[in-house]
Amino acid sequence: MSSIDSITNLRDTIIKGNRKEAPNLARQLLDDGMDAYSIVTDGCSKAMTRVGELYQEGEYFVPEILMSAKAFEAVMEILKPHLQTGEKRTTGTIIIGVCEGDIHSIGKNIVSTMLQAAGFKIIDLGKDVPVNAFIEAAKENDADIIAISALMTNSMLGMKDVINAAKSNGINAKIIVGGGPVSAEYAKQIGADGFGDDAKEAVDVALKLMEV
Ligand code: B12
Repeated sequence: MSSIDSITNLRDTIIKGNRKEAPNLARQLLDDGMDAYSIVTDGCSKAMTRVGELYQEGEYFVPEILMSAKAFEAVMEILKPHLQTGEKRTTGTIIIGVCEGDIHSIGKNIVSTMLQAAGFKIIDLGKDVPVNAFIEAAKENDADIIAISALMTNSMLGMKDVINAAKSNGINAKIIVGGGPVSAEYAKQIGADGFGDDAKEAVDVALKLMEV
């Protein structure tokens, strides 16, 4: 099977929510020499984006989404150690989390893994994170960057609260934002230092902010 067929196969398996088979296919792709980063971007991310479309089209409901999410997570467990190998550069400390009231964590987890693979020290606060928790963690860890994810139009309003609280607490960390409804325009409007449309852009923007 060519690597294009294999990655398509992995995508389909995640979309179908087959959590037993998906990690085997990921392992096979690694054995065939595909790099873990490409498996995440071409396999996992695209599969979950398709799952999102199926949900919007009314084909999938919450149970199907959760099965795909489980298959996706099982694949990430296989890939994680391979994303973290290679030359390790300590580029800075990043606090990452999903806005309060929002439990969508798949995209945040991909971003978190990719930032870690790029050499950042990651403090992952998880999902449904109150404003204060971002601020406290940034203070305690002398963070360079706070990365905030949101998947809902109402929860993304909380990003501005984190930015305001960071300012009033004298926190110098740069703030980057992303997630489904978040745009570059919105990021600018709320005074964020950076925005990324996907995990690759998240890494690019974080590395760029560390240069300044
Ligand atoms: C999976 C999913 C769920 C799962 C979440 C499982 C989990 N563990 O995360 C479950 C089933 C639990 C769920 C629940 C709900 N969901 Co939902 N869900 C989705 C779905 C289908 C896919 C999201 C996803 O994982 N995408 C794949 C990942 C890879 O993409 P991503 O998150 O966008 O992340 C990428 C980029 O955005 C970027 N990125 C992400 N974060 C960050 C951060 C930074 C700093 C940067 C730089 C970049 C970045 O990089 C990521 C990787 O490339 C979307 C539909 C969609 N098309 O998005 C709806 C969706 C987000 N859900 C929605 C809703 C309404 C809900 C519920 C309220 C449903 C309900 N009635 O109960 C609840 C929410 C409960 C809550 N309080 O949060 C709506 C939101 C509508 C809105 N505009 O507000 C959507 C858009 C569906 C819809 N069209 O109605 N959901």
